[in-house]
Amino acid sequence: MRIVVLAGGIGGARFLQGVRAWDQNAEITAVVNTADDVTLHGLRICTDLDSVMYTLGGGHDEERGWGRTGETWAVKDELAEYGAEPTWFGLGDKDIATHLVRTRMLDAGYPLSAVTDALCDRWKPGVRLLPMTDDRVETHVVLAEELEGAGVRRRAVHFQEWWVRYRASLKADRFVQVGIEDAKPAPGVLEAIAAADLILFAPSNPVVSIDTILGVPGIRAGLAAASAKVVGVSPIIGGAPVRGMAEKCLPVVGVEVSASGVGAHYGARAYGGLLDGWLVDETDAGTVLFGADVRAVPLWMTDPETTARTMVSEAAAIGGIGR
Ligand code: GDP
Ligand code: FO1
Ligand code: CA
Repeated sequence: MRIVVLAGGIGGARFLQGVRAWDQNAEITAVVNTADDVTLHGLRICTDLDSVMYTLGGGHDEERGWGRTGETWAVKDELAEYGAEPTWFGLGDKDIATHLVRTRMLDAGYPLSAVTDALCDRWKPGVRLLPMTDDRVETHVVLAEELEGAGVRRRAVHFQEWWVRYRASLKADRFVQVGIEDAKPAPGVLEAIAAADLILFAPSNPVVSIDTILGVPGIRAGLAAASAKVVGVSPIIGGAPVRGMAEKCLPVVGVEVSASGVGAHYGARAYGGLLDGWLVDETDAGTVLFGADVRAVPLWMTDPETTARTMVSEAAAIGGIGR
């Protein structure tokens, strides 16, 4: 059984735990968003890859939602003493070790996919972790700042600055995936999609996680041509994201914050979109996506076994596969 999952950070990681629990013998490939990646203090930080790697490897701080368990902050405090900017992004001591290894390997010429493999030698996530691309792609947010009586000033900031420093509170005009036009899918991505028995979209942020993966030239066409069924899972329950601030991103691209809005955004494969199936929460029962098999099941990922039982098994049923 070969399962491919398109994933962002924490929503992707928790869903992958469920996929792994559903079939321990499956060959699971996670294609992970890398457009949140950022270089700070000279270190290359891949937040979504790390969320997935730490979560599946048992080293993720569940309460905080990012970074390592048992973290300490000596380096962050020392950097602040030097006034070394940025001070708004929390780099823990243990986490920094990951970024040091990654940055050294990237500087030595290894592609991100090879670096990720090397990091996974330690974490053994039990799934194959592939960055969506080895090329540098970064989401930037174009801000529309109203000047008193003087029109609108536009400036762009890195997604992390908008998300973490400003908690997505500044009015965003649009997102720009810098570098995406020239990006190529990382080695293995298109091959995994073509060979899959089932393709799943994790309940990740549709705009800054899933759409960026879909934006890498070749991936959308690969999905359209895949013989496997494509089943998505809604990150929106009852008009709000389960965790986090996805509701800040959807309106920027003109999508309603609802399971039906996100489903329509991905579109039914039968009508030129991507999805054969769409899982929504029970509270969103009645959601319609013409041309796709829409099913309502509990979508709260409380633990991997529940995710496996309620969500993954239903997606597999739509895909016509069993364990
Ligand atoms: P990030 O990169 O760390 O922001 O994580 P993702 O993009 O992978 O996922 C973020 C999304 O996960 C948010 O929009 C949440 O709504 C969604 N999410 C988090 N927990 C759950 C859950 O238990 N169930 C569902 N359906 N969605 C969830
Ligand atoms: N999120 C925060 O809200 N504050 C932080 O200081 C922060 C640091 C951080 C460091 C490493 C890492 O892998 C993730 C980190 N995150 C932090 C989470 C991250 O910025 C975002 O939630 C995701 O990139 C959105 O997908
Ligand atoms: Ca992310």
